[in-house]
Amino acid sequence: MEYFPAIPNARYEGPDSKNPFAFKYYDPDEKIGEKTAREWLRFAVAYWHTFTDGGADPFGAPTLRRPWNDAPTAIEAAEQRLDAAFEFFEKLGVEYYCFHDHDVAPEGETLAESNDNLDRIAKLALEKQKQTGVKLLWGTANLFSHPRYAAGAATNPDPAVFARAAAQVKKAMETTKMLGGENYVFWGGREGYESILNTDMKREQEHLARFLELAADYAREIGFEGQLLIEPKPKEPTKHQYDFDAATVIGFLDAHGLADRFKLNVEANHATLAGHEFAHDLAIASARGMLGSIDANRGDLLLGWDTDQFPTTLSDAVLAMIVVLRQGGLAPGGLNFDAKVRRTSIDLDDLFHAHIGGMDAFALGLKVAKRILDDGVLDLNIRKRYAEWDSTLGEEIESGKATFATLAERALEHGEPLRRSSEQEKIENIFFRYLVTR
Ligand code: XUL
Ligand code: CO
Repeated sequence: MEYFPAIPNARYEGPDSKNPFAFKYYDPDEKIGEKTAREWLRFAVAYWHTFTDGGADPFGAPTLRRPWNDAPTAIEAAEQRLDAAFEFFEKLGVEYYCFHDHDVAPEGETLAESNDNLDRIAKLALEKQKQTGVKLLWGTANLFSHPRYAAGAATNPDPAVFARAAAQVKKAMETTKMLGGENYVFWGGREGYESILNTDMKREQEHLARFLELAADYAREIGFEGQLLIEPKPKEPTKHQYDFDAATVIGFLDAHGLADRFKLNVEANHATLAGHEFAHDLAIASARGMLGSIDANRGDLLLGWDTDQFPTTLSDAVLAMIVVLRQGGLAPGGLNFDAKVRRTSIDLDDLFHAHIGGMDAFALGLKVAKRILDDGVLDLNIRKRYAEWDSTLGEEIESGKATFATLAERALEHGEPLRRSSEQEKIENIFFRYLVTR
């Protein structure tokens, strides 16, 4: 059965096109520097939001009726969902998708039944991947929806839950490998706590580190060559999440000797919930060589939760792509739209509009970022601002020759340091001009 018969394949028609099903800025084959737009952007669709989710919220029932989810049994619905998903990927012209184990296959009565369900769907998914050429960017395990995980998975007070979570990740990782997944993601769904009164935080964090270490060991054992990624988030569902932001995760990995085994999957709306700009968390991860992949979306700055909207803010996309370009790309990571249509956007067409808008925003963001970097305007400002670090004094400090005693002598000789403008407004105006001129 065809789920989107009336919708044409999305194609690049250029900025003057009025066709809502066409890309205005995303031309996959356009060369941007040494790579094509497709190679820089590596777009992925998030299975959970686009195919599984029905739009329920804490106040209301699902609003999004998806024909593929109507079936006599959950496993039949999962099969239909897979058909719909691959039809969608092909029509959209996207190269990658991402999933949690239970988005693609329903959880059974027992672990063995859940594993069988996943095997059955994964086998079909592999066929679909071969037929269409669509690939798996990453897989992950849902360790937060089932009631057993209410108090966390790896950080649960009960080791039986830890073991169950390990079994689930083991299976999800094997499945990701079987499907040629290029990454595997760990988002600490409920790895956090609500009250310090009943929480042994030190022990919980040690358990989380042990879990990650075991997972990385298992990945090596089975020959999974994909990148292992941790996705930071500060809060929601728990009040305090251990993987608060990029800096916290990097510190945690360092503290537990795991920094060479994991990179980060940075999500825009998670960064803003942590009180950061999206680009801040990207830059923190990139500075350590640990920016592995991106969950592209946006929040609503008036709301304190993860609204997971499709990203359409050009300045954010440009700043993000500046970080990506500077580090030479994201591969084997990509840009996954961890985003959902609003629960009032009930038509199937809305799924296309949402993704086309997000893809266009990042494609234009890429082009603008490339022009800014090629013109060297940021580098020029930064070079000027840090120029004194190229002096003898700067060299002494950076090379480790200086001590507090020699620095105190230098400071006495030097007198009051000169004060220089950061020229922030000037550089913001230059940035603005790049946003509005094509
Ligand atoms: C939740 C979230 C997850 C992860 C994968 O906020 O972003 O969907 O991306 O578990
Ligand atoms: Co995410």
